[in-house]
Amino acid sequence: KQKKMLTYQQRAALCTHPVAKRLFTIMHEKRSNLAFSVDVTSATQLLQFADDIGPYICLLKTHVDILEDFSQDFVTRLQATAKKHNFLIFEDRKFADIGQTVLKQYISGLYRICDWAHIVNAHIVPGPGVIHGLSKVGVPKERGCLLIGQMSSQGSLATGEYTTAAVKMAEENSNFVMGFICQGSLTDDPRFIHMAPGVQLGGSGDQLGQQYNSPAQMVTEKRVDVIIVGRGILNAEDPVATAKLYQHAGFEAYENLSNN
Ligand code: 5BU
Repeated sequence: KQKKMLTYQQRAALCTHPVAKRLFTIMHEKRSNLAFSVDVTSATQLLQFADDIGPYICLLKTHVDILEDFSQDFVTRLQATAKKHNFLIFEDRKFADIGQTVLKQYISGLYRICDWAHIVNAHIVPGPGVIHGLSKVGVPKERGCLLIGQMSSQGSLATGEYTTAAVKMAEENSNFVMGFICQGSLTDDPRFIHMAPGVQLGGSGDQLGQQYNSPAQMVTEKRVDVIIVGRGILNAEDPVATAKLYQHAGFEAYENLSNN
C-alpha cells in the first residue's frame, strides 16, 4: 500500500519528544538523512572526521569505549563540533541490563554518556526496566533513546514477536523512546524515527556477519528514515566526497517517497 508520506518538517511538528523534533528539523534544514558511524579508535581522528563530515550529516554515531584516548577535553571538542555543524550525537552503547545498572552506566564511570550524548540505544531483552532506568535521568536532561527492534547482522534473534514487543515498549515509554534501530519500518506512527545500520553502496557484507543494503533500498523499499553508514565512508579513498554521495543518495530516496 502506497500512502502519502509526511515530510520531515511535518513530522517535526507532530513530535512532542524534544530530541525527535530537533532531529527531524535538522534533517529538513540540512537536507540529510545520513548518520555517520565514526568507528575509529583515536579521539583526535574522530574529531577530524566529525569536522570534515559534519556538514553532510544529521547525526554522528559513536562507540566511545573503543577510543584509546578518551578525555573530558574530547567531549568538549565533540560538543563544539556538533554545534558548529548542527548535528546530534548518538552513542551506540546498546544498554542491556537491569534498570538500576544501566542508570549507573549511563551517568557515571569514565564516559558519563548522559552528559553529552543526545541519543543512546537499548536492547529490550531485560524488559521495560532498562528503559525506566535510563529515562530517570534521560528525560530530565531532554535525551532520547532508540530501542533495538532489529539488527543488521546475520542470524540476529531480534525478529518476529521480539520486534513487535519493541514497538509496544516504545509506545508505552514515548516520553523517552524516540524510535528504533531496525532494518525496516516497524510502525506507521510518524513521531517515531527509524534508523538502519548495515548500509553501503556496492557492498554485501563483511567477514563477521554484517549485512548491507543500499541507501535507496533502505529508504525507498524498507521505509527507514535515517541511514547509518560507517566503513562505506571511513574506508573510502575520499571520505568527504563519499559522505556527500551517501547524503545525496539517501535524501533523493526520501524525496522520491514524498513525491509519490
Ligand atoms: P559499518 O562499518 O557501516 O558496517 O558500521 C555499522 C555500525 O553500526 C557499527 O558501529 C555497528 O556497531 C553498528 N550496528 C550495526 O552495524 N548493526 C546493528 O544492528 C546495530 C548497530 Br544495533
